[in-house]
Amino acid sequence: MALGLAVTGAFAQDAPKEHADQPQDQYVGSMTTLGELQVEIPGRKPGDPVMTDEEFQNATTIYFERCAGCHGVLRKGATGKALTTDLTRENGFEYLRDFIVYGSPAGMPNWGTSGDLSEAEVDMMARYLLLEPPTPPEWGMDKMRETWNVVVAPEDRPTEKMNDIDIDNLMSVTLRDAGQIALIDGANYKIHSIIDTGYAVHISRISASGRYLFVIGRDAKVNMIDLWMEEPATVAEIKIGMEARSVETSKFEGYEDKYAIAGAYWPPQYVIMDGDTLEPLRIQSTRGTTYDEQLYHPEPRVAAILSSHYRPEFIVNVKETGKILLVDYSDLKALTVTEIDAERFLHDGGLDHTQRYFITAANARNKLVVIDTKEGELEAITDSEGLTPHPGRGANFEHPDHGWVWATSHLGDDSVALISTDPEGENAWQVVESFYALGGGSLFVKTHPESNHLYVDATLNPDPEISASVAVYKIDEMKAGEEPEMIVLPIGEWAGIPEGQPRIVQPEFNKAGTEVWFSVWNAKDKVSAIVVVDDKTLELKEVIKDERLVTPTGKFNVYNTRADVY
Ligand code: DHE
Repeated sequence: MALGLAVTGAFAQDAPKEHADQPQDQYVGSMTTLGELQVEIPGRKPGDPVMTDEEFQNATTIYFERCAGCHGVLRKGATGKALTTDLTRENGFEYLRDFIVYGSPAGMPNWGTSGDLSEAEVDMMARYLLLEPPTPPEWGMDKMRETWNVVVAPEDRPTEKMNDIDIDNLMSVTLRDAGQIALIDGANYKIHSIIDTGYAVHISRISASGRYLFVIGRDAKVNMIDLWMEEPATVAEIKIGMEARSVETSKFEGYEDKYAIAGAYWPPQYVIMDGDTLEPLRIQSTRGTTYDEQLYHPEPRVAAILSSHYRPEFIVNVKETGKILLVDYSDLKALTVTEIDAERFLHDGGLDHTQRYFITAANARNKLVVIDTKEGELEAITDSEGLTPHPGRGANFEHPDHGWVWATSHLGDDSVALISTDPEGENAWQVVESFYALGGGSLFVKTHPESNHLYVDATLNPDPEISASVAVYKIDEMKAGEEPEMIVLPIGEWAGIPEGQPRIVQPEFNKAGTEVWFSVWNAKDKVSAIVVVDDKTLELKEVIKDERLVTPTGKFNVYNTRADVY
């Protein structure tokens, strides 16, 4: 759509050549919950551009939902540049307007020429950036306790499993835009329950006991769901902030499920809760200095959180400061936190096959960071040799020539990297193979101890056919230095959905490792599905369709998630 912008005089910048933002440019935190915040224009100053309160409110919503993920909630910068008024006023309205229209090859989407924002919205946003940003409220113990609700007290819960569900083979499926999860039977594919959770629900994690499901919404609402009840249901809930992405429970021997933890994007903090009731016990801010420039950062977001199997510690990724925190929960009154300098823009990650080493992507810097969770120290930092690594939990397998490796795919290019996970080997933590997958925009890779296949999605690839397919590689046929044969599964075609542009996201195995489930993620008002593939034959086994399956994305098999099988 040609944008008929009446641009007076020369551009404030040369209009960049044709701009099409890359998958990794779209895949950034969207503060959808903050977008609903009611705000007022902070401290108007003489010379401020004219902006009605209503415009300021609308501009704030757009900013939180589309810009804050890169530029920060307070506009201090994150993976994108700072947009504080000292800078924006120096550049001026025209410069800001053109930048929003055309974007930049450095990763700023072309909001105007792509049609994502109208001419009036572009104009409004350029004026908005000349004003001071609103600061969302903090979310301390007072607000947490207000939202904390024990629906069924521990003493009133069943003392034995009251249903005949094979919990270990149950799949918790994120129904992202419905704000629900579906509990689907791993054997007969029947939906046991649909449970309301937080807004734009994100991920599920499982208690060490395998009995409780912990689900977090992007609105930072945590639901604790009892899978033993006749009808699985929420037994406790709490809102730990305004934006969040991660939740976990304690897994170290003697502390199993004693505590739960959840980490927020806003406010930048994590909270340790009672593992039985979600009572908030200790809130820790992550505000502090960046590891490299030692500059204060006002909103370092909590990204992935994992539980150590070697120490009574939570492993907490802090995105903007580039620090990995080892939070020792053995004494909450004298909390010991080991703060490890890692790399900025930490995101997701998983354990190696021994479950000792945590391997995580600092994706905006194309790095992989390895933490020794037994010794509690940095083991290695390595280049992923691709653009924007996005491992999810990653994939561990024994390569015929390289031995044990851990795989990640990339958002920014079509490569899959295998790093050696033999700590004594000559290539320890180095990339030993890099080969092609379907194309950029991959989000998740997966394999299973019982499988001979590595699966790689291409969810955010701009080509509809590619984003509706999955690449598969036979592990036992991989050879050092050779491109492994890529088998392409037309998952979207198998789903038989005529409308929309369904994207295939996140392979997930059943407990036995004999089946792989793929989400066929379509728009909210279109039909989605889950496709089940036989891992041995790579043939279609089942298509699960149900009008309740609205925007299915992440799927979490209870046993595989609880036991950190991946
Ligand atoms: Fe996620 C994991 C953040 C968008 C599906 N996602 C994670 C983790 C983080 C994160 C920090 C690791 C959690 C952990 O291990 O504790 N995700 C973000 C974002 O900031 C981002 C880029 C944009 C946003 O606004 O949220 C984002 N994520 C998405 C999606 O759009 C996905 C594809 C679909 C959806 O449901 O939202 C999505 N994210 C997932 C899944 C996992 C995940 C399925 C868990 C992977 C696993 O195997 O553990």
